[in-house]
Amino acid sequence: HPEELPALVKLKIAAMQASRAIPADPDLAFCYGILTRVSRSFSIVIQQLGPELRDAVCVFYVVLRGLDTVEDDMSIPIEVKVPILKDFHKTIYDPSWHFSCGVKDYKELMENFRFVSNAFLGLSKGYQDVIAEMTQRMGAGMAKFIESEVETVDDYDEYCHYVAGIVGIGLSRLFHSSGLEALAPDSLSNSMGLFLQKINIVRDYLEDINEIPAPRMFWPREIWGRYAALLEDFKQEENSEKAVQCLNAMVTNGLSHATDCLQYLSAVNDPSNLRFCAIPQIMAIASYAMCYNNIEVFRGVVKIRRGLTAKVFETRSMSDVYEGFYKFSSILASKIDNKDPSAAATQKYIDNIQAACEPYIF
Ligand code: RWZ
Repeated sequence: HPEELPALVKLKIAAMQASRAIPADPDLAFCYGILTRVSRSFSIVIQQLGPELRDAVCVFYVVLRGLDTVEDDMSIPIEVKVPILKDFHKTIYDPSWHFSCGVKDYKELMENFRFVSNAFLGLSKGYQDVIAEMTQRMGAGMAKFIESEVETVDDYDEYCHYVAGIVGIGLSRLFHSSGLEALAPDSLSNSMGLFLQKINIVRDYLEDINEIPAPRMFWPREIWGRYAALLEDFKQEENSEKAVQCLNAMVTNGLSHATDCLQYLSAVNDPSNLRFCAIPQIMAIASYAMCYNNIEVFRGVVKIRRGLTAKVFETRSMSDVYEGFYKFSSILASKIDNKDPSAAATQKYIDNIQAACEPYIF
């Protein structure tokens, strides 16, 4: 009987529920449990969101993780996979729907998808509509790229729009729907997704090329074809120079979105929404700086030190964002080799980032 509890105990319970306690609702508890197991960093930034957005963003994440698990499972025949991807926006309304695929935590997610559907059905109509529309657009885009390869830089931007730009657009719609934020322009929301997605694609070269039974590659031929006949050639030590030149061209392409990200972040109003948006972007620019000109991308995993991650998670304000972007862009700039074919383009993007930050630091 809650009315019998002392006032201090009630306050304590309210505080626990407001922070990061496991939700009482078993459907949401499942979603938060999956979120925590598949992405520690997203779990932290989602859980610090305000109560009006936290559950919707968590469910959005887990729904898209389901779509991603279907897309990623290379043992599903194309003729089975394509309709699942295209219909996913309808099946999320049906708690009796499930499809076993993926491995480990992802398999657990897919086999228990009824919890995700029930949590989705518990959200307000406004949030449901946004999540369903974004799931439809992402599923259709993924289906399109199941059969066609990423050849040109335009294909690369289009693929990244489907799997990440749409996440940015959907999050901006959820923010707006919550009443906490103005609606951001789609092109800036798209850039927020592309800036994150592109460094993941660059960093995952080795993991993706070693994929069994068949590698799935997202580096566009229009870029790598200038440095090698086959994308696999970059694994060999004798091709190190060309590999690093190609890597620098890929990093430079990703950096083109950074000033849009700063512009997007500067318009975010709510402090916890800013932390949610900014922390992944600062982690991304730190990764761009770490991967740039770094042959280790072709040898193993390039990881950010734990101490650095802890510092990025202390981001609170827009001045912390400018400081982070300035710092990591300076680290990247210090690694530019003027003999690199992309050097001038890389330097130009760095100059633009620093010009955007300069009025707010020192
Ligand atoms: C709703 C916060 C699982 C994220 C998207 C949804 C499905 C995976 C492609 C994430 C940062 C890496 C996570 C670029 C968005 N496609 N990659 C929220 C989700 C980058 C996040 C991950 C994408 C995504």
